[in-house]
Amino acid sequence: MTKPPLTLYLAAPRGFCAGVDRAIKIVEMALEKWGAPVYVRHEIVHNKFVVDGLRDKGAIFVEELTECPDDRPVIFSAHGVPKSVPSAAQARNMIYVDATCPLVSKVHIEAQRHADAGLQIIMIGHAGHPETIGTMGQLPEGDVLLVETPEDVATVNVRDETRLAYVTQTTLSVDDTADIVAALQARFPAIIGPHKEDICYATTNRQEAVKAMAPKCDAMLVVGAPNSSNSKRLVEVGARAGCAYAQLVQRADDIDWRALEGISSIGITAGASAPEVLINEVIDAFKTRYDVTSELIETAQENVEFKVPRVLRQPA
Ligand code: 0O3
Ligand code: SF4
Repeated sequence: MTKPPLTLYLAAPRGFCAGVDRAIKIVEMALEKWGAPVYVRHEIVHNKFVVDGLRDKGAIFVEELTECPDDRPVIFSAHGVPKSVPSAAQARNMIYVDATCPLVSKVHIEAQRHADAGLQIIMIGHAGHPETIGTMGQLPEGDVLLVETPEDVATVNVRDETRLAYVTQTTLSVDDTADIVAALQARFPAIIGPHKEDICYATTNRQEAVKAMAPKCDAMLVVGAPNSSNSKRLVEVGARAGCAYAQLVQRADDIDWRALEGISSIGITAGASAPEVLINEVIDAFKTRYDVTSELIETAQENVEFKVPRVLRQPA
């Protein structure tokens, strides 16, 4: 049987960012240095495949530090932690390694700096997301106000309208955030923004590539986990940029082939926590069913790399 033709657009950049790469390396190097088990507080990055792979090597994933013994190393996930977490680890004399992405840490430092200058912080982020909890947790409880939508801006209750700053989650929709920032600036003209955008280079680049790809394809798949905020944003961006069908898939098994019947083009991208093997698995699934012609939609090149903490670069 001859296979139907299909143009497969592949977005670039896609998949792992420098912060994810570093976080995974930190767990692997910790296992090499200290042996198993090494505890990891929260999924190191939001991807089941990555987490399962590290669990097989001896990592134990927990949600809270209280679930870890005092005498084994613990790693904090790439999303960042409230200040109370390293403090508690210190108080228990634990060995801990912070795998918070340096670009998330940058936002933490910024929040602290604004607070030291006497400003109240408004955080733009998603309630309950670990990065939001971590960033808000840089300051005493109740000090940072959270807004999720432009509507929230209208009701937020601030201390002093003239002494405000805002910070954001690193993985938000660039366009939605611009709307929220505009609402903040309209209500609080004196509000101070970040020195440089808090939404990171990887988030911005992946959304840009999707915007270029989405109008060309009949359907679009984003490889990523259902709890991965940046991956879910890519689905939204694709749909908004004109792709009639945009779906999140964890791996090839998740593809709804019936929904894709009749397409002549597919766009593929992946969130910052999705490994290349899963992207290739999805591409291969199309190749077995279609006569595929591939085209790269590249809107940026990335060469960012972050060093692992010094403790892991030193011999045991
Ligand atoms: O923050 P998000 O849910 O997108 O996290 P992921 O999927 O683990 O991706 C990595 C991003 C990150 C660690 C925070 O910026
Ligand atoms: Fe860091 Fe951005 Fe990756 Fe988050 S998405 S881990 S902030 S590089």
